[in-house]
Amino acid sequence: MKIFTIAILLLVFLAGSAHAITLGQVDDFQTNNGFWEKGGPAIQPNVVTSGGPQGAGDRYLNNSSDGNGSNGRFIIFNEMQWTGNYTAAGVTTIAMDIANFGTTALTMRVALGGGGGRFCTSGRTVPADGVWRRYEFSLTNATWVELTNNLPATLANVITLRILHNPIPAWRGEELVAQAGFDNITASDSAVPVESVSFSRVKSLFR
Ligand SMILES: [Ca+2]
Repeated sequence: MKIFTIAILLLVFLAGSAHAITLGQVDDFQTNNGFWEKGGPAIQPNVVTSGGPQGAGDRYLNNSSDGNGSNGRFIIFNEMQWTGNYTAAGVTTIAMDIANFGTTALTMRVALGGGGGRFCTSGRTVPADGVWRRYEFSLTNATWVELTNNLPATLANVITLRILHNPIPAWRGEELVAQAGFDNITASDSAVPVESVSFSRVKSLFR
């Protein structure tokens, strides 16, 4: 009975830790889709097996939207390993590589929803040239967009993390025809360099 109880407690601990945000965690899509999704009947984001920032064999997450209906808005979200207490983890910035494979420039943002309402970062313009670039999104000055306006409360209990295109700060993506790739989505402290990526880039210089 005692062993059973310990086993249950261990399972609960592992389940909790598996979903909690951790400083430095990276979604590189080499083994799975990182639980990124669009929900409902939309066409889900898919892993492309080559052509990420490091070229051949570098997998990335591809997302598209068609401008209307269930797949109209350009957005993906995560309710697994990107949930939790960002403040306790020391995560103040989300960094990622993005390549815009569409024909329209995108204004990409990160949005986060939780106990204190929904917030959206400032936007970064991603030109429609198919080139991988690194973008950083500061969470600490995110703009309030919906529900309760308490950013510290949301940062202490993030339930949903979103990556979306919208010319204005918003919880939903804008409807448009678009396609873009995402890779190396990283939980960062803006004061700390994104080591996995800089290391990869240094490595690539010597290939
Ligand atoms: Ca990758």
